[in-house]
Amino acid sequence: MILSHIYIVGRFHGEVMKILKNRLSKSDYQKLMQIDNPAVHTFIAKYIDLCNPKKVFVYADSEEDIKRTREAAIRNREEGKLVTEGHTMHFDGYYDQARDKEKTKFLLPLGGDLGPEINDINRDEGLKEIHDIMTNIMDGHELHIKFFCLGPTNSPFSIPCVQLTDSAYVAHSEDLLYRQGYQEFLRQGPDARFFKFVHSQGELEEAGLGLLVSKNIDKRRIYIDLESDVVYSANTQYGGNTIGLKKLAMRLAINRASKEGWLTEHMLVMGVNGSKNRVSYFTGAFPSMCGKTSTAMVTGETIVGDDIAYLRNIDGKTRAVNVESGVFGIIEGINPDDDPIQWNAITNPAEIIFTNQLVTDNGHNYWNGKPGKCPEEGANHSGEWHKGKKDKEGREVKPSHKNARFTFRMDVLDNIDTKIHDPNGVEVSGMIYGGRDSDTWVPVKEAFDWAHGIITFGASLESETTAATLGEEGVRKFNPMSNLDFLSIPIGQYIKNNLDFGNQVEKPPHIFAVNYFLRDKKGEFLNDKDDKRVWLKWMELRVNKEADAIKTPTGFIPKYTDLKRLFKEVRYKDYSKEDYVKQFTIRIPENLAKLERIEKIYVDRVPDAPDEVFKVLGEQRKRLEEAKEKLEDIRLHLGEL
Ligand code: SPV
Ligand code: MN
Repeated sequence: MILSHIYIVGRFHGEVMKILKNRLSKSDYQKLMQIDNPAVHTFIAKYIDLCNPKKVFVYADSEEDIKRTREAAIRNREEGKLVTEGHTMHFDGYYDQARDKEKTKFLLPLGGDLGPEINDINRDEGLKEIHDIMTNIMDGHELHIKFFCLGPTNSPFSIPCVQLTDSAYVAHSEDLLYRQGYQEFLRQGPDARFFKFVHSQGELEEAGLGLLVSKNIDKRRIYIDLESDVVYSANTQYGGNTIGLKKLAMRLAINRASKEGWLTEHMLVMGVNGSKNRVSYFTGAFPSMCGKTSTAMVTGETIVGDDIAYLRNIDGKTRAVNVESGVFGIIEGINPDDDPIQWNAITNPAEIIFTNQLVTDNGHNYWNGKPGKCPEEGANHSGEWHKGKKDKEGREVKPSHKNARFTFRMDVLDNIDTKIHDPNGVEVSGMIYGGRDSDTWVPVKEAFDWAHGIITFGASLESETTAATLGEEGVRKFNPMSNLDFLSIPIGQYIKNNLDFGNQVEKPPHIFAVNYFLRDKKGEFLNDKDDKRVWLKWMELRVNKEADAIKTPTGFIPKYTDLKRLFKEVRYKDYSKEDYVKQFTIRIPENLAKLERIEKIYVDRVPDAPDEVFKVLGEQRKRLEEAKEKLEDIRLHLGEL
């Protein structure tokens, strides 16, 4: 507060230096002064002054500093050691287990409007509220000041970031998930257009194992200021609300990308191996808990990233980087048969933070669906736990939360792609969109062209809700490009940016849609988890023009003969024609119903929808209606192949 006043009267430089000198050790002060960027100093001084921590430490990329954070997380009782070397458990409060969409808001100046789907609050009002909440919020805590880089360092994609947090768990997570960025700040100096994050877990209370969790959940707020590239997060610990560089930075990056003509996407990046050592790169957007990480880590292929990608037009080519360098993945159900790569990574000694799982008294962790017998008792995010425990609402408390996670550096994986840190990223040949869809889309299809893919796949994505956000599960929700939760620009503008991007590169990537969740009329899944390996190989052939396809009203689908061969090669399985027909018959009434829903959403809820959306959806409707007349023929046609 004091500083914003001083700001106005223009004497702030002296005041900034005074605060930093008073509150930092000599060596920390020196570390900051080596960064030739007064805006870094001002931001840090302002929030030291406001949040008023007991002590402050400035980190600068070194191994020793990274170790310091790791130790602080144990010392502060934010993480407890497990029996396997390097493994720790962190708990988030029982009611702090997912992204809080309701309390995540953009601070918008008077007259600002991001459309009806995006949560906002008046900027002055929001700033006042969050500054009030954050006044003295770090009382008794240590403030960790850390520098990171989004995207590879020293690259056209790099965005330096400064994180202020009183949570050593958040700082530790960021050490695992991101590239260190102090050197990047030194390199970019006054030119650094950096993102800023200030987080406090607020007052703490004891949970299971004596670990500490945020107490004042009613004062949980995540406020994003696009004007100054600052994100505020208070009274929460869950990673999606607190790890600044993850979904908080993503919102700032979407806004910046929109102004500069590149894309920030909720996408995996992976290499798919073809014949003769050929590797083709794909990006893939899936809503949370819909198979994004498991696709990125599929056996036989290589991973560049599993969650967030930046895409740029570099010399006419679509190039993508993984913004991160670690994984914050969902642990539920991970087992050695379905997920051998993830299983190996999380069951061997390495630096891994587990969250919100059961810990037994011999220091082992158990998650829902882990092979072996479920322990009878232990401690988890609900406190002491025993089989059959009920919560305040009378619901059974499972050993782990559905959104329980693991966090590790990607270098623990055996299938890491060699280009992960390439400053120019990888060249993208294909983009995949997928959601949780029980009854409409076929397991894999390819768009006719860029606009068809962006509009009828990406912008038409719906997904049945999961435990990654607070609220009811299993409800079909519109989620364009799986990015709706993170959009910081109006939806129509975002779709237009995607359409424009493809028109500006020499040869836009092929666009595909997948559906891992298709069921038959009895409600049985029509595919195995591992079938995605076959779909990826088919896409790899398509982008290299090595497979024909069947044209249907909703896109190109694979030919039976190609899938039969691929199932044999990849999964050593006989793929029956009967299965093919069940999986790939175009469900015309469901597709028409979906079109209707999507068109209505764009009419009612996206005031700035580009005309092209309606044009392309209209063409799709016409094709589907024509096919409806000849439904019998389509079934026969598929059956014959
Ligand atoms: C997601 O929910 O999409 C995640 C985890 O990747 S979170 O950090 O919560 O966003
Ligand atoms: Mn995600």
